[in-house]
Amino acid sequence: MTRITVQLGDITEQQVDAVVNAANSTLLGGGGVDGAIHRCGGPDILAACRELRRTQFPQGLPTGLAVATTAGWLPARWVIHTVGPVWSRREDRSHLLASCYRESLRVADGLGAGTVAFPAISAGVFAWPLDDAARIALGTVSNTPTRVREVRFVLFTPEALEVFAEARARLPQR
Ligand code: AR6
Repeated sequence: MTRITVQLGDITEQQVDAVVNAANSTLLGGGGVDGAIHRCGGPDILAACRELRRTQFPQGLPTGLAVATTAGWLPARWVIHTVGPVWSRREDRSHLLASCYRESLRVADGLGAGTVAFPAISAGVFAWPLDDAARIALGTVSNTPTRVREVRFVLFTPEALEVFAEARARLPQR
């Protein structure tokens, strides 16, 4: 049974096997979590991302998929990069956001990661409403079979923490 926790913090400081990056399809960096991970993790992460672009993903990493690299100088062993959907008022892209969590856990299982930290994917630059982002995040992780022992949601603001803690509390008793 996977333990699911929520806490306030900076994902770059987490002592876990893998941290998940809310990347974009270029895999070449950006703002938010992505910027922080590349800044704190150093150039090896970007070098690994460039190599992935050259080999596996010349067109970029599609939305909803995930791929792992070294975590460079971070305390974690791996960064799992996933690309969340941009929020749309006209189109329901929830399945793509759910896919980010499922695919990241699948990659974590492939690595043998026992502990994984997630940010609130798509809830920043990509503008997904926080309560819906939390509902999808918690709902998907709790319904995905995985060998990961602990999934830790690391929220950057007290507001995000509160919303994720409420969504966590709404999960069936586990
Ligand atoms: N630790 C944990 N959470 C953080 C941190 C941090 N260090 N920094 C920000 N957050 P975002 P997205 C929160 O924008 O919406 C980038 O440019 C933030 O408060 O990082 O998926 C990429 O390159 C928010 O709640 O990711 C893409 O182009 C959450 O992390 C695009 O942004 C996600 O915000 C991806 O946008």
